[in-house]
Amino acid sequence: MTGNRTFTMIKPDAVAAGYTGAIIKMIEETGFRIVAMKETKMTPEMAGKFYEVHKERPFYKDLCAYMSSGPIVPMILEKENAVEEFRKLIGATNPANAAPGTIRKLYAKSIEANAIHGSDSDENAVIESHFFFAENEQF
Ligand code: FUP
Repeated sequence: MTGNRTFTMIKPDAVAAGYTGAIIKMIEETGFRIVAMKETKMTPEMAGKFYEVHKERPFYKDLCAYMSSGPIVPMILEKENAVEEFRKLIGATNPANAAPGTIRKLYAKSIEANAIHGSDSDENAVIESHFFFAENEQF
């Protein structure tokens, strides 16, 4: 059985470009309920922890600098089969390869500044949600 929640964050490039409202509209129109949302900013240390799985990759340092460069909008979202459905809505990591109509195709600048994050598993959705929202909050 698949879970009904996922975690996302609108990344600094998209927030700075003023795409937050348009992206939230797409998320809601696709049938996701916003369970939790805020605007915040990561320190380079927080970004390093969030992307720790990539720490041996050549892009890790630049990614952490970029992800802490400006405000982000993290959210917990709810929909049946949320993780998979949301990955479809955001499109491929590299916007050049993202399908037409996806958030990354419409709003991402590059593979690094790719507008939005989406959890890749139910397990990571829970871990990533707790990174930004208190575990004991009732949503
Ligand atoms: P995704 O699950 O689509 O967010 O992609 P990954 O987990 O593979 O990568 C996480 C983030 O690392 C991407 F959103 C952007 C960044 N990245 C790069 O900057 N360069 C790369 O070559 C690959 C990923």
